[in-house]
Amino acid sequence: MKILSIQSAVAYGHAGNSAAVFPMQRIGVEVLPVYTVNFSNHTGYGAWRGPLIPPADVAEVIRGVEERGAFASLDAVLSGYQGSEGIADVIIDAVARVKEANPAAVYACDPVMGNAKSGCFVAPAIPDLLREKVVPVADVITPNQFELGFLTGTAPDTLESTVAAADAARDMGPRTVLVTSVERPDRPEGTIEMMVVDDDGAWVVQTPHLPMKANGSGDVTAALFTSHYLATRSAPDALARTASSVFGLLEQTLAAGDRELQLVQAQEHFAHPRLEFAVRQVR
Ligand code: PXL
Repeated sequence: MKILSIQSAVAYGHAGNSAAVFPMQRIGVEVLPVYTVNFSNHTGYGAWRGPLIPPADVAEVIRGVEERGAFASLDAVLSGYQGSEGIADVIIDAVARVKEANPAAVYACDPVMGNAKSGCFVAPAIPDLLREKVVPVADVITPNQFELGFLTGTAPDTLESTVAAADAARDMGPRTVLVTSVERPDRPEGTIEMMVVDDDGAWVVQTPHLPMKANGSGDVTAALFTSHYLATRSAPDALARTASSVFGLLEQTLAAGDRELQLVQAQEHFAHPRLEFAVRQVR
């Protein structure tokens, strides 16, 4: 399995490719990381240093990868947080050229905008860009419940309305929608859910909701789900593995009392997820 992953680099801690690459490698994926920013740390600290990489430079790196003849053997392109507006066109162009070289290649887009607690934390133009231009050319998207609401102009909260919103997103183009941070009002206290909807059905997995904020956990989630989904072509199987790995990572991070994901320390959770959470089919 080979994935071209277009995301941030941070030196300190884990976000973007600096969160996504290692878990994919640990489960056997050959990753081709392309960087969109070169920051000291993720923006969750409120202060950081280092440049946004100009879109033309990102495009150059991708062009060079293409010139190595690598596109025909790519299984997927994965993108996440977009630090600046110009990156969207570079991603869209890369996806088109990869698909030309390998029509079976998949584009997995994590439409990062923000979350229910913090609101929108990307540049003001990004959400519309994602909805109008990027999501329509994606095969797999991995929004959280808040982002799914923005993409579809709805306010999903129950399981039913979240499935309906995922279907509305599927009508925009993607065949597969993973919804993270599903917080329905009638959930058992102290729980949180993830849902996946594809052509074969809809499935939910429930985990304990740990009292923490962990930048980069969405990037790990999107990377693992994409990898497992491509490997197995089974949404419930990929969901079970992803939920277990991410919960294990978060639990270990909470226990360590560190602000940053314990990505390396928790690697066994990627390689051998405990699969302790049952996946329930809801459609
Ligand atoms: O987790 C998404 C992400 C990616 N890249 C950078 C970030 C964040 C979130 O904080 O700061 C630079």
